[in-house]
Amino acid sequence: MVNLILFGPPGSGKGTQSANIIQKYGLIHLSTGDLLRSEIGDKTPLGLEAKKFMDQGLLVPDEVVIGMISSKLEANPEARGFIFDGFPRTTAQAEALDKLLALKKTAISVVLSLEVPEDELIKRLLNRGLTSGRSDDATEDVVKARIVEYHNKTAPVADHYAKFGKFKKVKGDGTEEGVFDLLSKEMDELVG
Ligand code: B4P
Repeated sequence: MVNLILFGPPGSGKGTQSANIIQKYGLIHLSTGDLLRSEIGDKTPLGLEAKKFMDQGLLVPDEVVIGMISSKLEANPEARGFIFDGFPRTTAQAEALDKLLALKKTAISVVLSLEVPEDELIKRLLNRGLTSGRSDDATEDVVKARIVEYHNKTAPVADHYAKFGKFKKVKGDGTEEGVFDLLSKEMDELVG
């Protein structure tokens, strides 16, 4: 079983490259951003609560996203592997994920981290905001708040997996195809 975390700051291309990876390698895609946006679209109590945080560029509380991932893992007992996109985003989420996978007698295989300079991240997110309708892409203030959250709360997740020798950086500021080639090389090593 291959379990990949696609890691990186907001706008680094996690969602974009996850779509390419699932198509080629047949893993199940678990994106907490997509799951939260679907709850918001359905106006569920969870979605309405999450929206308050997302609109400000803040992370949604750990227990909410951990609960969502736990149900998705249970709902897919036959999976060949998972790609975690945008999760874990805090050390507490990483520890919870490790425990959930251990219950399934598996573990994270590798964390691939998309490295993109900050000015490029801001450019990409504001550009997406022109058409996405996403409130968290709409203004430079909110985009910058997301990057601050990333540095304060998400960056330490890298150390958590580096301790186990599972953290690898990938250059994320080329073309979409170029970045996918680099990720494919890493994936091919894993799947053999
Ligand atoms: P997410 O939905 O995870 O999204 P993201 O970080 O904005 O973007 P991603 O890295 O996937 O970038 P993408 O491919 O779309 O998070 C949204 C919010 O949800 C968070 O801020 C938080 O509030 C909440 N949330 C989610 N998970 C959470 C968790 N675990 N805990 C707490 N809160 C959580 O690419 C961005 C843009 O760049 C696109 O327009 C794309 O077309 C473009 N692009 C991609 N690759 C490119 C390339 N190579 N060159 C040029 N442009 C490129």
